[in-house]
Amino acid sequence: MSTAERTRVMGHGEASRVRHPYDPLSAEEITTAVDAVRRERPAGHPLRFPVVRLQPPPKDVVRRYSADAAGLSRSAFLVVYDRADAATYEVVVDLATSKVASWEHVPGVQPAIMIEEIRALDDIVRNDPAAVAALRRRGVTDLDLLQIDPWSTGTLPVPGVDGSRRIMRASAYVREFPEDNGYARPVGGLVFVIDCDERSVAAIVEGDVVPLPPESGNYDAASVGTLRDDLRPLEITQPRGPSFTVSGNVVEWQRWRLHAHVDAVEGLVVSDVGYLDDGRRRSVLHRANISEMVVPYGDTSDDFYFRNVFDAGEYNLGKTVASLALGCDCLGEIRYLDAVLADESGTPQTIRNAVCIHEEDYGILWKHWNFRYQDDAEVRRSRRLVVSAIHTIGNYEYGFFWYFYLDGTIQFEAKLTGIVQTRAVAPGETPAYGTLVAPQLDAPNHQHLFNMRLDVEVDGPHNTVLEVDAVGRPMGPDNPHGNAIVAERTPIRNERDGRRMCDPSTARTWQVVNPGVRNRLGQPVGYKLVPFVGPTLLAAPESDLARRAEFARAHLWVTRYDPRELHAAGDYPNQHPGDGIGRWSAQERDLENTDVVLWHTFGTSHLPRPEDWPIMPCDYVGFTLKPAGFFGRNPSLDVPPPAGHGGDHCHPGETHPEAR
Ligand SMILES: [Cu+2]
Repeated sequence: MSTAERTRVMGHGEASRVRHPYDPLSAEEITTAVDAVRRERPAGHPLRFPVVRLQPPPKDVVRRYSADAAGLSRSAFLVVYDRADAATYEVVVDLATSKVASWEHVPGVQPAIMIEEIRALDDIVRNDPAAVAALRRRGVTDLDLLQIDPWSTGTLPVPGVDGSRRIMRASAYVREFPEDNGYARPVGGLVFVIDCDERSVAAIVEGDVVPLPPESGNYDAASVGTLRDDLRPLEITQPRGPSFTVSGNVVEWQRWRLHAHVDAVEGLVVSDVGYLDDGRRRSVLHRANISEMVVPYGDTSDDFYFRNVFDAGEYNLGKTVASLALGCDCLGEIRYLDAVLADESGTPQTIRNAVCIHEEDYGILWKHWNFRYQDDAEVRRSRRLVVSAIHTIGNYEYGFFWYFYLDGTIQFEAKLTGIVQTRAVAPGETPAYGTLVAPQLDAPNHQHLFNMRLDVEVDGPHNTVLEVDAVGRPMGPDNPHGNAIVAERTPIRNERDGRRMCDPSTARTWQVVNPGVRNRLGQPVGYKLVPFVGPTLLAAPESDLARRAEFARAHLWVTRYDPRELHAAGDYPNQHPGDGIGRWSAQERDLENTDVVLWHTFGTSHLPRPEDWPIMPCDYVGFTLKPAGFFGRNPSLDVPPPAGHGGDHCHPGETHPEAR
């Protein structure tokens, strides 16, 4: 980065002013941390910086913080990879003194695949004569338009390749021009194994030659041709501005206050989420973020069986965050947060408009018409604050949307869009593990399984999780007509019982209560997780993947808080046989009336449709957190009636006569 660019970064939005203990590292802090690390190493050591992030302060510091975090001690946490030794280090730098505070070698791990390693793939393949010959056998001769995609390789062995090396697999796609959708023409029966440190092709796995699919798959307006012309303008106006304020990374809206930022690994993070109730700020969530996700493909062929990706730990999800565009990604009165993230050389890079903050009308909040006595119904409009970011990871887009509502509800929604992964099939072949989405083009079945780490803090850190089932009781003396419905509440007392599954037949939820704080009715205050009722991992339990993605084999895990336990598949899933939630749960820590963390796995088993091609309309998965006894009554009674035209109430004169 040039000096001029760096000055611009520093000047933008007072990036160096710390307002909240969880404010992400500024460009200046990133540079300080990276320089401190470099000073510790003799010149000539080719250090790479896969992760540079804030070393979070103790939670109590965040709990005590009031309005301005200036003067707080700040530290940076770095994952450093030394290519000369193929060694990984975790380093903490004290930013006040610019000194390394700790430096630890982490044996036997591989940091996430780096963006620079992905960018190098095209050239590595083009410069390898055997790879070029294999491509020629498949009719691929224009190497300028070759597209090579990375595939984290897991622990499935590659014959003839040393699995302790830093390797990945790679697949090829053919384009007709640079912007062409390469996924329309996957090169079948060909896999390259890449040595990332040597920048070489370590092995080539060749199967049968499969002809390239015949059709292009472009979706830009020019490629589509005639566009529909009957959509009239739909405009969102907020003439008096939005109802929220943004100060640094702190967002305040209605009774809510929260901190939002983009983490290099986890992507969009919301933290320090609290609700102002009668002048008293009550905590709900200490920190919430995608802790890991896995996308396993279900095709058994030689060029597909290994395809599964852990987008957080294997690809640094957060670094794939995109700049958002007003009027396209978000509509209305928008405020943005930039993200400042280090690239692998340790240079801070600013992603403009990475987080979008806006308000949306959300239909009816509540309504009742007392038809005996009232001319007009009492109705209130629902409105939500939206905090969102969109990540582009290879062929897919993942939009992460947090919604905060007037009635205390919090919702998370992942929007899945982009381009499905594809495989070439011979003319006339019907895929066994996928769907034909275009002639000779198979979109293999796969899953998207997200794990949301919910570091809850319901009115303070002393929480207990209850599994709540709505159950019909058998007939008997207490239930002579068989109509009884009860709420069965089962405390999850220990990590031994912390692995839970959804049950749609009992409308199962998990309620986080604070046993020491009661509402006006004497009930413990609580919030309940209304889970996404969806699949868990479909890979066979004895498979390599099931060990590596253990988090995805249950809908919920509950653990006791430990600051070192952040990522459900461990910190280094790349080429790792498996770590994370299963190992932590085996500690069998008690979970009652203590600081607990919920890990919710949710997602979809994607059986592609022809309608998903050439670009997939958004699919939606997610969950809600609803107050359940947190308030003593509906907290949104004080929302004023909607103002109609000219400020009047709902202009009832326009009610259709037949509606009465
Ligand atoms: Cu999909």
